[in-house]
Amino acid sequence: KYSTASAIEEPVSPPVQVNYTQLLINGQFVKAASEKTFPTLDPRTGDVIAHVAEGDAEDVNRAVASARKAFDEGPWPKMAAYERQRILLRFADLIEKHNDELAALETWDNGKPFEQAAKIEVPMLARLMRYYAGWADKIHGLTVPADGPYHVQTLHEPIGVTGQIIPWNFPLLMYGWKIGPALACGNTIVLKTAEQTPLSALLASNLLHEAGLPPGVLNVISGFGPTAGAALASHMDVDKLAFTGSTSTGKIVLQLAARSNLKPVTLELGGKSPFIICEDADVDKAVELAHFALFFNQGQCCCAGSRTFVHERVYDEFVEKSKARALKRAVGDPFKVGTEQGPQIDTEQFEKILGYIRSGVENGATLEAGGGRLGNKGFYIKPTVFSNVKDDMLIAREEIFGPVQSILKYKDLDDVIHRANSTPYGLAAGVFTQNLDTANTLTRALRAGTVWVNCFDTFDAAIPFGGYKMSGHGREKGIYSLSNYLQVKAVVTPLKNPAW
Ligand code: TXE
Repeated sequence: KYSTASAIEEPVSPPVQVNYTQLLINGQFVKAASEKTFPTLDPRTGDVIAHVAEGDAEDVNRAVASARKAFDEGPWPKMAAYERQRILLRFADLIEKHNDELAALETWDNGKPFEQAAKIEVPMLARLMRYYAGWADKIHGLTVPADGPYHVQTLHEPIGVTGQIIPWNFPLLMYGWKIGPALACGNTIVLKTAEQTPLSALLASNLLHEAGLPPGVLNVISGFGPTAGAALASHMDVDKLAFTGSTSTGKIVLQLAARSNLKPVTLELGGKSPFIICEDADVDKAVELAHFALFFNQGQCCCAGSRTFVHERVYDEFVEKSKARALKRAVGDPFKVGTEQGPQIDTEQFEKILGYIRSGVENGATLEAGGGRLGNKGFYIKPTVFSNVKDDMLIAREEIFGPVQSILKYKDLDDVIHRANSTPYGLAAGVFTQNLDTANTLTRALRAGTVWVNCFDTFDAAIPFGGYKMSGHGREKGIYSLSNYLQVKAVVTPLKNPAW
């Protein structure tokens, strides 16, 4: 049986203090110009953790001016790449030193299990910073063999002031995915955190300054989307925008960028990723992986395997075992050892997920497990499994972003390829098979930015990530992320003596 309400009745006291609640502009923590604050809430209870400075357009202006000055007057973009590298490496060391403090703050503000934050996410942030530190002194242009008596070379230059808007599901990792390549390439930044999770980025950014980052290179604005976020996306002096969030907000920021100064925009948006279990699958292993692919991080992953396609030959056994696995999932206070699933982020997401569960039942899917809230405090939802899900049901078409697994039956490869691709999204896909030909066919046929074969959610700083179709534009992480933050300048010089 999944954890009972008693697992969440007495919240554990978080082993961390909140020390930073103000905006970070020009290397200083400051109040919002309006002096307004907003509460950030504990998803375990809905109680206020802290009141945080609420940045809006005026603060974005101040932050952009500081980033502009730091870019134009330096030293950051002109500093020896080796020096930028050293600062990022020192930052990685400080992240490791403060691992548990960062993880506890992340858990408190977001609700994710502390064990996950402390063992996966914060170490991955350090890894990301080391990865990008490694790039800092390896970014350079080419010599081009053009026609005619010319010496032609390309310079790879930073773009300038970059605006970055991040969501709440992986606050520290999204922060790292964004600032890593921007800093390695020599840009300056104004980053807006999600209003649900402003705390961990402020602590991390303080460490980055302790590591030697010059003032103004990274400015962090806490605040809301339609005010602070929109001001950043439409700012005339922001040279590039990177956004992670919902597809609907992605459309808004792209329009704001187009209507202002045509700044280039990278987008990492929603998904409805298929996870395909083939007829030759080891069912026990497939059940465990499909469970992880969907339920990891309370189901709040843009790449969640949210359409589990199972071959008809193994379908019944798969459904039975998936139900048993979901009923065993340990839901509880995220600070308790052994907790697999904490609360959802906030009341809005909680209600949205419960609405999708109701729609699944109304549309005739079979509710195998879960189906409602857990306890009567905070935003906990029982791990939920639906079988007999049909392609046209809302739960098979829209991003639920919660602990709700939808299992669909398929007959053959052509059938599942067609159905898996019949979505406006294209972020990720999973394939579970022992047959190499099947794996090769599916990996080529699936229209998605990542295809995991016999694994899922395998992330590394070096592996690119991004979407096809309405899941986004561009790639983050890996070598591909660098081009988002670089301008290429062609330099052409006549040769005085072309014979040589
Ligand atoms: O997203 P928003 P929300 C999906 C998921 C979720 C849904 C809604 O399905 O249920 O989106 O979540 C900022 N101009 N994902 O409402 O609004 C906002 O302040 C500029 C998928 O939280 O997209 C926050 O910093 N910025 C996803 C960021 O955009 C604006 C992760 C994301 O918020 C803005 C999160 C505006 N007008 C949710 N409005 C993923 N791809 O991982 C909002 N923002």
